[in-house]
Amino acid sequence: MYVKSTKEILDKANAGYYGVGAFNINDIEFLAGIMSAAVEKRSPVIIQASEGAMAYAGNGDFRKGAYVLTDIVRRYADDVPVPVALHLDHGHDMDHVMAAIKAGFTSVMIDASARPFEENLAITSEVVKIAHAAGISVEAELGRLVGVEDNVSVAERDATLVDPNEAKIFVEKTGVDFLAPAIGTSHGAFKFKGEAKLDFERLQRVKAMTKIPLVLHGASSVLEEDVQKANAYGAKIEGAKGVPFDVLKESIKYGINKINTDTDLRIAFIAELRKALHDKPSEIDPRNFFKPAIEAVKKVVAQRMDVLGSSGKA
Ligand code: PH4
Ligand code: ZN
Repeated sequence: MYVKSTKEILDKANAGYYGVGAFNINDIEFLAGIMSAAVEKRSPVIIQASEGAMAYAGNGDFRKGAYVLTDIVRRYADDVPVPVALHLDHGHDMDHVMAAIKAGFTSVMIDASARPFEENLAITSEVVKIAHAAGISVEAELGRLVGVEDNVSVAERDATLVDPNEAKIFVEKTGVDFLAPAIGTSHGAFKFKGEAKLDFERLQRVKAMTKIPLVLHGASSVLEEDVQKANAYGAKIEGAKGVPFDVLKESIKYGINKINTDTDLRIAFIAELRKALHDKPSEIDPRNFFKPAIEAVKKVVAQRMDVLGSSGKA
């Protein structure tokens, strides 16, 4: 089952108050693990690929990569009983956005969040016009994802988060389908210095004023067990901290429907890969290293589908 629009999946999640995982891929390995989990959990799933993933999949040619990714996702989604969407994650550049639309992605993100509000609004409006004419939906972002490495004061940090009044104007004027409001998360394995704290008050105001499906970027939980396994086999991931499951559930209660997850899959894959390389020194067939790593990705995704509430919703 290959859905034509990511919107179908997310509008249903919005109406049913649950979250759907959007999992990043660059290749067949992650896709295989994600799809196995979606089928086992009878869960809708969003596969997403960044500009970097497009270039990687196309061996340096992002346009070719867009077609490669569409082809493999369609092929994997063809004979499964769950809805699957393919989304462009963090499209910064118009050429990449156009390549994804042409290749058959079911939605695109235009990320002009680093630009002034009016510019973000104008660029997003332009993409919405083009994407909607092609029958696909659009995600945009307001505010910036602030990492713990950004040594900023509370006032400065607040200034980087979404402004709910701007969100209302932005959604009305652009006609965007999904919005990623910055509420305190960041990409990667080091999200918080102390306790994981998101601005739920701000999130609730954005939801009340826009009512559309909202997206949480930087939503990985950074699972302790996988970090420890990776470190036990030579990795050096110290002081990593993600968004705990109960915080994810709370964010869904307040209006988040798309939960972006990449780091958790990367850590699980790398931990298992390191272990397999250590355990089988005489093995030279890469498939025998990748297979357990794919299983590790499947396990993480399946667990998240239960946590987000999308299991059984296909
Ligand atoms: N993303 C993933 C971005 C991946 O350029 P790239 O392929 O490295 O980009 O958009 C997320 O929001 C993932 O958040 P996470 O790091 O918490 O998993
Ligand atoms: Zn992101």
